[in-house]
Amino acid sequence: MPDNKFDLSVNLAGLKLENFVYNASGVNNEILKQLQKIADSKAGAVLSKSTTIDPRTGNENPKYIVKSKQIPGCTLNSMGLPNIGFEKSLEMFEELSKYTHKTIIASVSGMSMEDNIKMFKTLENSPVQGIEWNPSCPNMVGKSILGYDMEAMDQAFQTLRPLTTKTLGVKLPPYMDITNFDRLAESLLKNNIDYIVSTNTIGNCLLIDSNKESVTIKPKNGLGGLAGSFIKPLSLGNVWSFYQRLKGQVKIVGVGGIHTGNDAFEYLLAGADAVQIGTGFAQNGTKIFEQVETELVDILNSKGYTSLDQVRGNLKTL
Ligand code: RRO
Repeated sequence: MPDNKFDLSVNLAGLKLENFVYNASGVNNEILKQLQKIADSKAGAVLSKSTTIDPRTGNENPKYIVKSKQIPGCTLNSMGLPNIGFEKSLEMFEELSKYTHKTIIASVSGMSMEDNIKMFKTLENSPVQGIEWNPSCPNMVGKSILGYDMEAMDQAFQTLRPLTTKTLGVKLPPYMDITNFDRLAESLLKNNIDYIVSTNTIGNCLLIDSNKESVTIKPKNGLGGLAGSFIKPLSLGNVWSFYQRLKGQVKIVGVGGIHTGNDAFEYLLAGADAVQIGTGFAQNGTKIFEQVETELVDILNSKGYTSLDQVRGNLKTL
């Protein structure tokens, strides 16, 4: 905790987060050692890399630009869902639950609905407290992003929600059409989804090295998911749009371009119940969680607030 003792804990639809800030899936969270490091930090919970049934090595290297020369504060990735596979993930969650009292959340991204069903059912008897279902990876060669198909999302919610008693979140891609917010919000409310995570990376972006006259990553002829500072306005817009439609009944975790306490404060104003850090974590390691929390507490104290609830969603309009 920052020394000035502001209570940053959050109850995210039953998930106890020790802090408002925790890690985004996909960054330094593929193996037990990395998850233990997150548990040892000031992160509010521990979230895993998305798991598939079978282990995957992912796309060809180079596939991750952690510190972009072209656009500082951003990353570009086409990892292609590398992960240790579901069996090993289950063992890892068991080990992790012996190591930490922090809330453990499993990110799940089945290659098919059948795979998702299998993993959801099996996770019932695991020590994870939450599932973050990820239908928004932009980097699967030849596959579209399910999160943009509103009908398929509704059907998936109908299938998956009854399978788990765990707190269920869904990681969403960034939307740019207002009707997506309307339709998805209706579906989330109807299907009792507990929370959303908004947003995943912006798919199919291109970073060019003009000296070399070359793309910067190998998969998909250079196309990958953009994250970090440049996506903050888009992710904030998604959080704010969903906040106005979900009315607190479906909680919101904001993610995208959080490097400072002020960034986190903006997400709080836009209605975020909690936030995740991906790019900032990739670029700075676990110390980013404490740094952002300390800065956020300083802002809240200086403005005279005594709880997160006094700020959440209270963004003024003109
Ligand atoms: O592994 C990835 O390529 C990846 C995933 Br699963 C995701 O959800 N978002 C992303 O930017 N990369």
